[in-house]
Amino acid sequence: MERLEVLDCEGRCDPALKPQLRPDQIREIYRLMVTSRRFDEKAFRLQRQGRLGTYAPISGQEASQVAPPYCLQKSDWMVPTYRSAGAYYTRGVPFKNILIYWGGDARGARVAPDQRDLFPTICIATQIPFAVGLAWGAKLKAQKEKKTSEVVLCYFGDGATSKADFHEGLNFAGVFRLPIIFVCENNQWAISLPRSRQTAAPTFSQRAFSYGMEGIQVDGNDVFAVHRATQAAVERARAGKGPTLVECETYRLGDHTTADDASRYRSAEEVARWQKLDPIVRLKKYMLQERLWSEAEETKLSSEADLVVEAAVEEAEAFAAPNPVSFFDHTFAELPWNVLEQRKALEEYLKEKDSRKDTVILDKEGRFP
Ligand SMILES: Cc1ncc(C[n+]2csc(CCOP(=O)(O)OP(=O)(O)O)c2C)c(N)n1
Ligand SMILES: [Mg+2]
Repeated sequence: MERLEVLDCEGRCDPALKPQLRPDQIREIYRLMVTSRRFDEKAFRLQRQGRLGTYAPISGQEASQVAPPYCLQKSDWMVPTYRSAGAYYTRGVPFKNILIYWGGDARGARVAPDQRDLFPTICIATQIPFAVGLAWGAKLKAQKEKKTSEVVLCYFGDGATSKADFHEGLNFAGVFRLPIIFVCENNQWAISLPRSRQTAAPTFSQRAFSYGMEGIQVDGNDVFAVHRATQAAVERARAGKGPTLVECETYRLGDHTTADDASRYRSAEEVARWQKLDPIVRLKKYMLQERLWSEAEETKLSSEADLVVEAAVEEAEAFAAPNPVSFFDHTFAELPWNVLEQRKALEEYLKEKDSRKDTVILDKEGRFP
């Protein structure tokens, strides 16, 4: 199975594989990675302070979060998971939205009408068939209009590959030669389940062959390798040459979510080993060696990242709280009678509560007091 590495841990680049990126593009990728990490750290602290419901950290995965969407055009589609803050940010979705969403308000997932990014999906792998449907639509539309196709970038984790949606989606995409790039962020863990429990195969990428598509494994902490593989896959998809599975071998440095404690199932030595492969440190070393970057620029970027993140927190916290009744809005097209009763009860309770001006909504047993 082909494995691609371009940049080593000392920031040295294989000259034959040097990226086709301009210096300003490399700096932009670095800015996106650093700002995403800063946001990640802030979001975690906000949850600990009781200012955010929960959050799924991306620290350690910035290369596979930033490089794939960086290869897209605005008219292309991105189908993320719940661990996608850096990917969303690269697509231009403000951090404010991400905070509102994780604050428990679905309006945060509503992006601008011309923004072709789907909601975060909490149900593992269910986004894969949706992404394949989008790609099928894009292909039919391109054929009808005799145009080059839009492409779809579909993310999922190592754990998602054990689900039927993965098989159904990739099989369909292979058969119909759809313009889609599957990016598997293999971060070694599916909550507490290690990668070794997901497949007996040595790589996830080799599954591509059984679906009749291109497959490649890349060092997922090497932003140039991720970029090179995804760029080639995007070009193939756009040229009508079908789908690609890109496995990014990376690592989740933090907990699964703020509701997890990763130290209960993995060793400090393992985390330390991966910390040495930090994708941000590696790119910075390269940029310093190539004289694309200086410590003065680093200091400037650091304060800019803080400003971006703090502004997002301020905006998200100033956003009006959702009406609790909206809780019932998005699951059923028509509410069943028993759920309708619950909705009515909540509406009545809220009306009464408003006149009493108290704040408790549910008691300890989960009933309206
Ligand atoms: C259908 C479904 N089953 C189980 C879960 C519980 N669950 C949440 S995250 C997760 C692990 C997913 O691991 P992976 O696909 O590797 O993604 P990662 O969290 O590592 O990014 C599981 C099993 C879920 N959300 N949806
Ligand atoms: Mg995983």
